[in-house]
Amino acid sequence: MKTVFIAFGGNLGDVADSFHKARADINKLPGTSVRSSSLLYRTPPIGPAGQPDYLNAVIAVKSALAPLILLDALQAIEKRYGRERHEHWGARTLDLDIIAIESETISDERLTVPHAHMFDRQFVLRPLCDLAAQWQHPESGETAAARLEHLIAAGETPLPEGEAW
Ligand code: A4P
Ligand code: MG
Repeated sequence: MKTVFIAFGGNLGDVADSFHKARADINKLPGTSVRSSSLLYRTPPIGPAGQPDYLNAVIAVKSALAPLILLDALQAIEKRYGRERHEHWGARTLDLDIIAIESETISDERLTVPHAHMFDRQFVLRPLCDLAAQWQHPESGETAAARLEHLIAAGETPLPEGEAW
């Protein structure tokens, strides 16, 4: 069993409802249980302009599934709640990304772990810090908390407070 951090994002439709359903579905996957959830954050869109704000959160699960099997399962859940892929970084109903699996690194054509952009994004780091502020990036050794502080010190506006969901 490994601890896996999964990021939730979405900005179309009833996103909070999709998040609740997706979290329950993840908890039902074989050999997998949801252990904790970050707060839920409303975040400004990164990527193409003119999209609505996103909701973002991160959950921690324990899973015995192989990483690519877990990815398949998460993509099936995205589809179930209406995920359609249009524009790169464009609006979406539900995006489920594998952020990290303990201190593992994976470079597969379908799966990069830790997620390639996670350390540049407050909408991942802020909720990750609710769960594992001291998680260290396996390549740089930097913690999630230090990286978040770094982005804010570099001039980014901190996200507003989150709420339970
Ligand atoms: N893939 C590789 N590594 C992973 C991983 N660790 N987890 C592959 C999940 N998937 C991974 O993803 C494309 C392919 O990435 C998958 O088929 C998988 O094999 P996708 O979800 O189909 O496409 P995408 O989401 O459009 O691209 P990408 O690069 O994953 O976008 P991101 O990084 O997910 O960004 N702004 C705010 N405020 N909040 C957001 O949540 N999200 C995005 C999307 C843009 N702006 C945002 C937000
Ligand atoms: Mg994605």
